Amino acid sequence: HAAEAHRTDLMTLTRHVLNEQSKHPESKGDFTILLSHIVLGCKFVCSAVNKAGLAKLIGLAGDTNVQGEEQKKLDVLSNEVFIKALTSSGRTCILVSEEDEEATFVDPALRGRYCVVFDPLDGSSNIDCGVSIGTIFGIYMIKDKNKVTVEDVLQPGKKMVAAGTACTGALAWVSTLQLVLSTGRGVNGFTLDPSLGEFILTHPNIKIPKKGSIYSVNEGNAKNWDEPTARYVERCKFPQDGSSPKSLRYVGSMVADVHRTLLYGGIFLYPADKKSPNGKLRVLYEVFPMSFLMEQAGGQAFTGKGRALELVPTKIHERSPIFLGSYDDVEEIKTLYAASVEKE
Ligand code: P6P
Repeated sequence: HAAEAHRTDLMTLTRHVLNEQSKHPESKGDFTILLSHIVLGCKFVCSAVNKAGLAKLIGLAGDTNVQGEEQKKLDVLSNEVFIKALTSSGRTCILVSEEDEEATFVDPALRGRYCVVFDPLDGSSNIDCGVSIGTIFGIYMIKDKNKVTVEDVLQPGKKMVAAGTACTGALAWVSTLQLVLSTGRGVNGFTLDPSLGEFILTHPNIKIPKKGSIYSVNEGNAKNWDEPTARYVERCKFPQDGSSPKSLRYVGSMVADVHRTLLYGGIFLYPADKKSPNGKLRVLYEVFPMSFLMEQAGGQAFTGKGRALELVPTKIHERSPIFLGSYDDVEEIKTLYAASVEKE
């Protein structure tokens, strides 16, 4: 009966979030409405990528579509869908997108209490080879609805009320979309059932293994790494404690590399290097949401100087080095950075 009940008692994302919200009597369902608009954007990205991919593969896509319109780049199109969906939700106030130089201040007549920072289509350079891509988002509450400023989205990551990622991929034979979400009470994974158009809870209460056997970094940057990172990666390959070397897995799409790290354990690194002293990844809509998820799943996220979620950004497109994943693996690189500070 349990299996039967499970099959017919569908825990959809909406129902799951409503259950969560019911623990907060003061909430008026605004968050649930906001999330449903974010989910719409994620589904659009997945469907647009699949369509464009197919069109390109069978030679339909040119630089103009059937209406003769200029074929928009997928990331521009995805961004427009997200901005319009979030604005029309009536629950947002400020939007920061990887695609827009400036923050979007929603028309006062349509404003709500939430600020959403997002990368609508992360890893888009990988689309043509079919590698997983996806959306990353974080959600803040505005501090004072009568005084809305860019400061509302320059809060440390620990002030986020929720964060999530949607990642396309193939579950065995099915090309699907997985959404990982935390509202501050653990992490849950949902898989899109295309026949229903609904995200169904498939990975309840995700906890990252305390230690992993995978490290994930772009080794091509090795000549530019600082000493603690170089020493850590060396230890992954030539362990001094007699343990087996870690395996290297690097997709080059953050949503995919972090999704694997969350489920299998291990560590993902995008360090600073001589070329990019602040690393490559963006604080607001890459580092913070992934760090939020990692901590909620029992892992850690470190910038090379301190806890990633303590960082206070000064610009909306600021970058930061990031080391995130299994608690013990991140602890090891924190020790190496601490030792290098003492030596200085
Ligand atoms: P590199 C994709 O372009 C991205 O922003 C992240 O998704 C990914 O983790 C990183 O850049 C890959 O960067 O320098 O290793 O190609």
